[in-house]
Amino acid sequence: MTPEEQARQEIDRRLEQMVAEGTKFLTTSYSMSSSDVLGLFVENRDSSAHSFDIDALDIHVQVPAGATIALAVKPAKAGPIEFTCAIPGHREAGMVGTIDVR
Ligand SMILES: [Cu+2]
Repeated sequence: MTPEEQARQEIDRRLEQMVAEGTKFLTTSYSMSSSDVLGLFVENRDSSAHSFDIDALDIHVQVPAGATIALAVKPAKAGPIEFTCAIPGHREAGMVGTIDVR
């Protein structure tokens, strides 16, 4: 990668906030380009633990009650990616969503 390409990748980097509250992800739809790196801050406003999981990218992060965690999503190819909370029953409660990768 040339320095110019590197700089461009930095510029393309995007940051988003995701909030878990009431056993739901408040935003369940994100979009990004396959050449982007999406920085995601996942804030858990509940008094119980959640997790943030993208099986397709092997991302599995625990999000303790009241905590905010940061992670990077690097899809590498286009297509929808599903994210969810892996704690039993939470997906059914609304902790599931999609990142649309263009
Ligand atoms: Cu959960």
